[in-house]
Amino acid sequence: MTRSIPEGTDEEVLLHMYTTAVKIRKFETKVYEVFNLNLIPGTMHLYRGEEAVATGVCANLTDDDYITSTHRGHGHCIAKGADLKKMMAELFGRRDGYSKGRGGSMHIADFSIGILGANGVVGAGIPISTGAGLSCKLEARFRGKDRMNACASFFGDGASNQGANFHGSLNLAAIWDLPILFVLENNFYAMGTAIKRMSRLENQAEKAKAYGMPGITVDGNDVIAVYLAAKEAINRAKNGKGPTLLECKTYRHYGHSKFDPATYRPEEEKHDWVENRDPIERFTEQLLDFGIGANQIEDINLEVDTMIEEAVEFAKTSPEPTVEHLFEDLYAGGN
Ligand SMILES: Cc1ncc(C[n+]2csc(CCOP(=O)(O)OP(=O)(O)O)c2C)c(N)n1
Ligand SMILES: [Mg+2]
Repeated sequence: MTRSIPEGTDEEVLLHMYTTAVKIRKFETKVYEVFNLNLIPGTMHLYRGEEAVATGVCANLTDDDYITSTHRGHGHCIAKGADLKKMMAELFGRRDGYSKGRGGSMHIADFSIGILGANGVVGAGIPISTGAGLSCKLEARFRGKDRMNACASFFGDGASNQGANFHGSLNLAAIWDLPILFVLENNFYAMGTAIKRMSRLENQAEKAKAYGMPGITVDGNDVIAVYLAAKEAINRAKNGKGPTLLECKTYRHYGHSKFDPATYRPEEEKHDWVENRDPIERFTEQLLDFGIGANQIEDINLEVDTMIEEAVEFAKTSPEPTVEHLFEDLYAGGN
């Protein structure tokens, strides 16, 4: 017997989100593979396992809305519509990459679709989102618009213990009713430090009380739960009702960075999250239960496989930057 599609979603949005989640999964899995072939310089922090968070949140945003991202930013960018070829070329350190091959994984931004940048400094994206939220509010006021654009601010559980960036930003956003969704990605670890050693709170969303904004905790491996919670919060934000702190509980499949074997995580814990709570497997089951996707799922997977292969080919054949290119784009403004 099929279950009915949850209120607030529809077949189109569910299939769009399935495609996004699969794109992130396959991109990260491929990147892991090519990194191990020594095709990618530097390091990187992979998002595999956390796909439901970026997918569910960004499905509620338009190109005129903003996101700020983190060191673990590939999934956020893909969900907001970034070009996979330019992303892959950046990881490969090539001229056709988002930062012309000079930045790598933590330097991916695309202002044309509201991606205000990944960020290697933990917590540093949060105040940027507060500024973006203020700009949305001022823009709406000066243009006489009833509904504002919004900003989704992604950051980790570790970042939420960072004093100045987190506290200052959430407090200002609350008193000025800024249109921001603060998305706390709780993957239970900050590098090798378990959350129990960083915080006495069971739910990090309780931090919202200190700022007088709603704090919500959801299963961050459930695309639909994230989508619906984000939808309500973003609607409130766009209608001038202020920010929300949304905590999504999730788990990274790989180590903190490419150099971390993550032996500090208990095997049973890892097994449970990876084998029993995989966000994409769960979403696939949900779709089939709703009676949708049976004819599309395989095609979507094949199409995404092709996109990823094309992105790798594009990256491999793009030229490398030369020493002269080092001095380009050093200063903003002017012409
Ligand atoms: C200001 C600052 N302090 C420390 C670091 C080193 N560092 C990089 S990632 C990280 C942990 C971040 O944990 P969390 O916010 O939970 O994000 P996650 O990696 O789990 O996604 C740390 C301490 C840094 N990059 N910037
Ligand atoms: Mg974390």
